[in-house]
Amino acid sequence: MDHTPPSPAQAHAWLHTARFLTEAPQLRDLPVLSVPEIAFVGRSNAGKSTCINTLAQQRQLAFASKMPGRTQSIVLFAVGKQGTTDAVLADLPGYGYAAVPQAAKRRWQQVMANYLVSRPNLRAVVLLADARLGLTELDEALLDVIRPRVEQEMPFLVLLTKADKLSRQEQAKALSVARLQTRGGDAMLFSALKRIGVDEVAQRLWQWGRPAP
Ligand SMILES: Nc1nc2c(ncn2[C@@H]2O[C@H](COP(=O)(O)OP(=O)(O)OP(=O)(O)O)[C@@H](O)[C@H]2O)c(=O)[nH]1
Ligand SMILES: [Mg+2]
Repeated sequence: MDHTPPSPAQAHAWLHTARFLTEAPQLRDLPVLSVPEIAFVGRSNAGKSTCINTLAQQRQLAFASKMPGRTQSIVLFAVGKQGTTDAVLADLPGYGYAAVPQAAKRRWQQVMANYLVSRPNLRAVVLLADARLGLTELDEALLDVIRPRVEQEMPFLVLLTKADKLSRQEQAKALSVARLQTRGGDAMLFSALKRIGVDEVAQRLWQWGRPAP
């Protein structure tokens, strides 16, 4: 792994190479990969797919939608120049969508927990939460699931999305609350619309995912 921060332009050029790799309903259906995988998780409608599209500078790479529950399986995108795969981004279905039947919810929580606990090449987790809602009980449950891996130094970043919907003051408050909730963990504001935090997140992904030259 290369620890020197790239320029935002370098990071964006790298992420722009993102292309669909595969999709799978369950952990066991995912291909075994050795490259670093960066997972995007969070409540339904938090903005995961939009975040991936923004980072890749591609409008329709991941399906983003006003209808919660749009992403229904684990979708992998390969990143790397000249057709090589340096890293993989994983778009996970959101949790917490009220209209999903109980059984489906439980099934999905299981798939998600399995993925987060046992995906061997999982390198980092980006947890997205609507800045207006902050981290909810479900997000805290997810933090508990990944805590053992975070304690073993797995990078983990909280993005407070749709920050464009908050005033400066509300943004600052949301950020300090999220930092407390993640026990001093890494949290930042993000907006696809106003491009808040986009450069920083791109640089972070590059550092996690790009192999040392
Ligand atoms: N204002 C604003 N809206 C956003 C932003 N990011 C996403 N949205 C909107 O939020 C809604 C949900 O976005 P998605 O990216 O589909 O959310 P998701 O987390 O992938 O949702 P699921 O696939 O259901 O889990 C869409 O209507 C987006 O346009 C943002 O930065 N600002
Ligand atoms: Mg989605």
